[in-house]
Amino acid sequence: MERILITGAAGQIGRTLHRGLAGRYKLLRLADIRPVTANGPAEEAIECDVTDPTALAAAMRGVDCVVHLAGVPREGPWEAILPNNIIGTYNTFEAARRNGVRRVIFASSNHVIGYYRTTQRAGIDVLPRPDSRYGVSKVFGEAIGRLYADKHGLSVACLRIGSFRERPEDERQLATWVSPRDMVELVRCAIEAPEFHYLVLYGVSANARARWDNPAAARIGFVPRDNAEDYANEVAGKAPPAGDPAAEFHGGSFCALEWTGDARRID
Ligand code: 15L
Repeated sequence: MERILITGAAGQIGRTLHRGLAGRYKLLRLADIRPVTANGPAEEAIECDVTDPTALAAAMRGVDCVVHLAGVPREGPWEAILPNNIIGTYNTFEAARRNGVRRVIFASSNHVIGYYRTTQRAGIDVLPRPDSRYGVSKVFGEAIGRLYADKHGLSVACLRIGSFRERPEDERQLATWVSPRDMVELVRCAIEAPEFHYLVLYGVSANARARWDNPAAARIGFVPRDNAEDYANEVAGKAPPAGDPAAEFHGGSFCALEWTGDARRID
């Protein structure tokens, strides 16, 4: 994998990957609807809206691997999630297939399993339990990734990213945090791993309180190095009260948004 396209390159994770992967590949093509700056001859910056298949086709030309980050990175109205996260992700896989891209790395999210209780661990073998329209869009992305792997032979990795922050900001993130350097390492491993068909991985640091099982990490050689526990004193007490849906479920505050449910019915 020598020619890499990153969609959503101007976002928080995109900027971190840009810095962290600079100089590693023959080409790093940085695509976003916002301005991005390319540094040096091995980088290209292009304007690309993932809702526009023609722009995406141009972005894919000559590319071996796409890291698809573009989309709304949090809960939002359906009118924003549908075009940017669902149609945009469909467009990205379809443009990858048409242009002979071999691998797609999809930025999924822990919010695909948000309504599992924090008293249970979550692996990659549980049914989806999204906590938001955003989470539903990530379930869609994992499903279309599987379809394009099985039907069209693409190599696909779906990264269920936890809380990407410089440092953990609350007690939940002592379990869900992924540090910038572990995030870069995860994407580097997903790009460079020898042939694989379809993988789902959690994007999470080596947190002592982690509640997600990550069997595919070893498959691609991902060994996270940071541990949110080092910041436990800074965030002590920063947590919603017991009984609040934000405290009960893996997805945290996303589970409490627009909540009109009955927690007793969620096993
Ligand atoms: C995500 O998927 C979001 O992109 C981010 O805003 C965080 O809220 C994160 O999950 C999280 O679960 O903390």
